[in-house]
Amino acid sequence: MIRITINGVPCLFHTRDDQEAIAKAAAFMQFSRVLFIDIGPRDSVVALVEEFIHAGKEVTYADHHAVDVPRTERDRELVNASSKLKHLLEHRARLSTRKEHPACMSLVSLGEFAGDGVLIIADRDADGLFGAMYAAGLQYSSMLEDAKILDGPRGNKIKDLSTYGQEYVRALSSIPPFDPENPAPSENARKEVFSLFVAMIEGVPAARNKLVALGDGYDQMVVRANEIEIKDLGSGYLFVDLLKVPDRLDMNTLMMRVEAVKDSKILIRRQSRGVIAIHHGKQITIERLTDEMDLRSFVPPSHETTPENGVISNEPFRLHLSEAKFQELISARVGIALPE
Ligand SMILES: [Mn+2]
Repeated sequence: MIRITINGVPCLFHTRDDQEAIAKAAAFMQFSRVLFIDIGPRDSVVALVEEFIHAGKEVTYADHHAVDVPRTERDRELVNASSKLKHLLEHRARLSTRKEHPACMSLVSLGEFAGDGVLIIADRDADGLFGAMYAAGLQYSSMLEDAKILDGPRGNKIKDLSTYGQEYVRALSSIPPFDPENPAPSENARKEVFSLFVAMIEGVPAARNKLVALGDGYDQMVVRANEIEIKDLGSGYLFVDLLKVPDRLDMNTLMMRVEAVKDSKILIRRQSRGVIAIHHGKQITIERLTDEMDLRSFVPPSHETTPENGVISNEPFRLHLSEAKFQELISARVGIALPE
């Protein structure tokens, strides 16, 4: 969990497993109103909302993850959690779709959650940050357009962002990859980027120079991403080998190249980082490039999904496997083999 202050308003940025940490932090804070923004409803968040209501707080929930037709298990949890929120919060549940509100800041008005006695809890990405800033009364001229681009599909063009938006993306490239076993380096770096960005918009002169300096490595990361060879394995499966890439590269640039390949459906990455790699030396991460597939369907329900067993399958759009599990669950079924 990341904690910063925006325009005097305390803001907590969380990942999906941070509900307990938020409840603990909030227990020591003085506030009477709380805003949740850009957090897709799930059971654990509803429990937190109930806790706040119980403690006499006025809760507003602004989010754009609503789905029209639930397809996956996660969708069903979201629909269920959303109806609980509507019941609990009535008109203060502002639950919308990405289509209606591509960025969450348009679900609140400028400064609606400014002043004393407010706590903001937001997703820890650009949409959550910009939504929290706007709610707390802080904005810049192209903020909404930037938020839409940054929260849109990967491969959206950085060149369409405002100067501030571009500086945000460049600085973000300095954050080390999130390691669930050791989250602190990544969390601290993200906190610094968020704080500097907010301070820059608040008009603190030194903040901008510091933020720009954090983005110094970005151009080199783009060059590296452009040098990676993308192999076509057939049937819409693409492969990149990141094992021999010693330094970090800009994933957005790589994804733009991958998505430009005609009829691409799935990207397979072989890498030395990640939770599976910790246990198995290497990791195969699979990302879908179209909305139709649910990658969890590759994993039989009987399969134990743990890093030790070499399978992590939480999301429909991403699947992490050991090389052995890739052989068993993908190669054998789809008839593709990874290059040596
Ligand atoms: Mn969002």
